[in-house]
Amino acid sequence: MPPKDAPAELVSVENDGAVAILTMRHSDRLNAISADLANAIVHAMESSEKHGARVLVLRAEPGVSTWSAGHDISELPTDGQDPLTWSNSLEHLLRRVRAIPIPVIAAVEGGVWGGACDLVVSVDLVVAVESATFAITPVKLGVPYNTAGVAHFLAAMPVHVVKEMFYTADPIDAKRAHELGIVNRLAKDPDDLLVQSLALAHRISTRAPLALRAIKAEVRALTDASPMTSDVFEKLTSLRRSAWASEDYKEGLKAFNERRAADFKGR
Ligand code: YXS
Repeated sequence: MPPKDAPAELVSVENDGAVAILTMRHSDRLNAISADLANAIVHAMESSEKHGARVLVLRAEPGVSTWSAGHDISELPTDGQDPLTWSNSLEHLLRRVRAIPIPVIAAVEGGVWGGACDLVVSVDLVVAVESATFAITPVKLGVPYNTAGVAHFLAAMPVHVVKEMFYTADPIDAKRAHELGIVNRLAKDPDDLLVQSLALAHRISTRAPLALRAIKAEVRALTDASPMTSDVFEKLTSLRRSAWASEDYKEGLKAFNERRAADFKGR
């Protein structure tokens, strides 16, 4: 992978009427979501909204084999800290995608991995090329996914599919994701992907923005609302801490860097 000197522009913005098209342009690093890329996406979204965009389309460069490789693994902590804290840049991006008062459409082709899959289930609508795939992979690295992130998946798909995806870390394809309601529209190829994404975006952009803003906020409030007692929260935190402080977590990162399957011992 090329050196980490961030290219001039990590995310480009093109305006098409009331629709802003945000393109992740870090494909030489498989759009691995580094803090720089996460912050660039947030900045592009928020400035587009401030300048009057009514709908955002988030995509990778056409023709990529990987839409995003997920959290930049080289930025995961190795000092015994929680890898997915509230202040984590990818977590901040997910909160901003869910909070921004205009719809965000993910236009997906290629593979979507790890935290990028959480990004896709966190946007408002998904258009995907039939050959796209989606995988949530913390158990491949020994990462104890965060509770808010698991809640995002539970809000987007049946619980047995959430368990299958998290427990196996295997990708599901866009056709199955469409049958499950995770993907709203299927596209034939990258050209059709943009055509369909823009058609959906422009249709929505003609609707009443204030009503739409209220409805987006209502959906978020109702899907996020999962009451949890404090002792349950503390139990989950201790389970997560025992995973992120484990030898397995170190082994997961080491195995990835050594290009081999991890040998997890459960400690
Ligand atoms: O060897 P070089 O230097 O060229 O670098 C390789 C990979 O190390 C690098 N790379 C990444 N670097 C940082 N973060 C990543 N997520 C990442 N993924 C890949 O990119 C260079 C090319 O990778 P290579 O040779 O494997 O490319 P490929 O085309 O054969 O395969 C593409 C992938 C995406 C299928 C493969 O790279 C892969 O499986 N990557 C890991 C996907 C993944 O598990 N992502 C989850 C990241 S952790 C995360 O999102 C959350 C914390 S969690 O774990 O909770 O989900």
